[in-house]
Amino acid sequence: MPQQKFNKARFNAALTRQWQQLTLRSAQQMTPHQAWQAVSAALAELLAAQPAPRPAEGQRHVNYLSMEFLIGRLTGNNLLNLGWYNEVSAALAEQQLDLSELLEQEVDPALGNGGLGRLAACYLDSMATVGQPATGHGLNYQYGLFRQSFDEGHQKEAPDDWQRERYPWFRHNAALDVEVAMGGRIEKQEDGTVRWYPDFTLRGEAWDLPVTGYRNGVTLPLRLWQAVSAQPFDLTAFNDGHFLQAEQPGIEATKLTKVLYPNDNHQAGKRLRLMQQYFQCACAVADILRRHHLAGRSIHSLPDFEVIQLNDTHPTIAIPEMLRLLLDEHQLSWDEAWQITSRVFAYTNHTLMPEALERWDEKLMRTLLPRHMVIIKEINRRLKKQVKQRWPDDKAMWHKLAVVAEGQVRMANLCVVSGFAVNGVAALHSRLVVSDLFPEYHQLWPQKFHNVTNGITPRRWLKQCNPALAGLIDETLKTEWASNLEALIGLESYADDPAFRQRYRSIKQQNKAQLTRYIARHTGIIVNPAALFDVQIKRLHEYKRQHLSLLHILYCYQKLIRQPDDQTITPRVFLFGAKAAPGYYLAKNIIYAINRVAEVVNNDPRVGDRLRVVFIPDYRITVAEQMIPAADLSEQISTAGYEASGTGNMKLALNGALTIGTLDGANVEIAEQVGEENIFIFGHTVDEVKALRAKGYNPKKVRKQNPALDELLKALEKGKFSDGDRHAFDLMLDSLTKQGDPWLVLADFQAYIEAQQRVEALWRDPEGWTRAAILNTARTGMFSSDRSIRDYQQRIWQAPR
Ligand code: 26V
Repeated sequence: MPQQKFNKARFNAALTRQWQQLTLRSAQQMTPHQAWQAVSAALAELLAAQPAPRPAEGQRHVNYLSMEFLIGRLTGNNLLNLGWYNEVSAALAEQQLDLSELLEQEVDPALGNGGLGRLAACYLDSMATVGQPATGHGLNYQYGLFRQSFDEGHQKEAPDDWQRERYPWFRHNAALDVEVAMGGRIEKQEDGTVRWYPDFTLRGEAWDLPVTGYRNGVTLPLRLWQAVSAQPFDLTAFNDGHFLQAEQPGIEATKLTKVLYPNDNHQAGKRLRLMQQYFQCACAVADILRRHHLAGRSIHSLPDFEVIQLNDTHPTIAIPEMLRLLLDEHQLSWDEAWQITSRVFAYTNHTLMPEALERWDEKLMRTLLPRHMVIIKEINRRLKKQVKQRWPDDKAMWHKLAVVAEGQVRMANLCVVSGFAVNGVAALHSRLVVSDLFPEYHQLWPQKFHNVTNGITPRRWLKQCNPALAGLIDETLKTEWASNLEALIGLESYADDPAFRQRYRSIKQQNKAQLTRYIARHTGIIVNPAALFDVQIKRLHEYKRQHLSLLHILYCYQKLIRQPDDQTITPRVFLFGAKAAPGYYLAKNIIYAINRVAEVVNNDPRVGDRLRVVFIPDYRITVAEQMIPAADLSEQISTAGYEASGTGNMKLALNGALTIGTLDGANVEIAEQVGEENIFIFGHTVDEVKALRAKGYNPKKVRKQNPALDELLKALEKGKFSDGDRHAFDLMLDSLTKQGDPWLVLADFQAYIEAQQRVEALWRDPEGWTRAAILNTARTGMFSSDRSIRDYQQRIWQAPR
């Protein structure tokens, strides 16, 4: 499709209507925030005219179902994708409005927790860019992920009321309203059909955001469903572990889409959450079927035209919902309904962590969704027959494969059984999905299992966030790399060009200077922009091991105190960005420990400007966009086998940060791409982790045998970083010592320190370092989410033959 040209007259007319609606007399009377709203609303109006792409022959429409879409700011991104930035900037300048200034006013829609939500946003961007017809289906949470601040080092949460003022990109599509029912009972009719008499129904409204493709005239809808709300949300309960006090048995259904659950990798099993899941699925499935019927197609051809990609198990209830509609509304037989359903659904797994694998109490499910529970039982019954045929008298086998067992519904099993495809998100992870999570299912249906390595959109994560580097690449390659990221390989030969290296290095330096100013503004901490910027940005979780980093910081600090005149010590700025789930006290204790250590290190006069520790508060997409272009070192140090992929690792490498990391998730593939001399790999591998645990891992022994480590732990235990309080870090320290160090932090400590020494050795050679950084940019083209989407197209989304 041709890119729509910017129409200045139409834009100006739309903009004028905006400030007139505010009863102002000129554009200049708008506050900067109003100006952002007005410009965005005007652009949204122009964009409403852009058509969605039509599916090619044999191409299915993708329905990407996700409870989370972490889209970040839209206005600047849409301008970049449309290629209208300069023209809009000029049009605004004529009215004395400064585009870059008003873009800073934009709120950051935080409708997600972390990697899974951001991936969904990158994938929409890429589907639009490669022209894949698609709709994103999510929830329009009135409150996004909590805002984080620190109070004497402790994380504090506050509600993120991001829609307090009108969000200008939304378009309410009133024609798409859906009724959603819940609760009640079911009755079998005389004719054999089943009728559901629900307790209550509510209305779902479709709020659409436009997702623009990169300069191709395509716009896709991100459809965020909202439960129409009557009652306001109780914000007084918004604190620590009681963050979601709204969750009481009698809660009104209309509070449903008030707030995003702030857990990441931990299922709490709450009723309101199940209601959210069902609400989203019911809206999405109704919408998909409505579109199918509107096109005048038979229900039997649904799998030829539609595919539903489940972003983890959170939207799994879409499966029994589809079956329910086919059985009860369309009156199909079970076999017909199953034929259709099982060719429509595909499932992506994003974690192997047992506590994140969703299971719902059968009783709860029956109370809320009586009809769906019966359908799930029927799936289970038929599966059992199949399993018994293949493995007669093997009770253990059935126990593993069951969808309903021990009073619980296992959502991942439901997905594997009812879908036609299952994929992991990095090569290693996909292997583990087969070997550790679903080996029995793999025996039954090997053809269902796939890998699609994650990716990131190069538009937001290079062109937009790092304009200086993007400019250098433009000038050097003279080709459109932003929609063909593999073209970056052309930079390889420049790694040995001293002039190019100089320019590349000076761009990194500029970005670091900019981040230095941001840090000063937001934390008051002054950092040395010439120091090595060591960056760890991701959700706070034990398996991600921010506390391993903390031990290294202490190691550096001790060394500096002991050898104050050692000029070879590498000046470092340790930068963290991370939110902890409000009820995850151990994670919060790690944040607290980092902040207390920071306080001591940053204020020790012996340190000078050689070490700084900065925990940047309220990490979110907009902050990531500042930090990533300024990073020298990317910390990807999870316990091997637990980080399904990681995507921050890709963003950082693309922007020329070198990775220090374990052989986990996509780090493995990053290492293959950039070459082992351009990455710092350390630590136990997946097999070594398993072997160590099998033989009985004893962290106390590790500690005893490593005096340096012992000393660091002692310093923490004795209150040296907490004003003598010996219990300040109990949660973290007990886990490392008394509770057996489940994430092998101590086991990897020595290898990590040694890897950090290799980092410092290369850092002392700026030419060598820059060379490696350039090679990281040049060789990470495969991590474009455009490539991931093409993989999905080829491996999973092709219409059934
Ligand atoms: C899980 C759960 C569990 C139930 C309660 C609510 C909730 C909310 C979010 C999640 C998501 C956890 C899974 C996740 O975010 N995985 C991350 O997915 C990224 C994209 O594939 C991947 O790069 C990360 O390695 C992986 O941790």
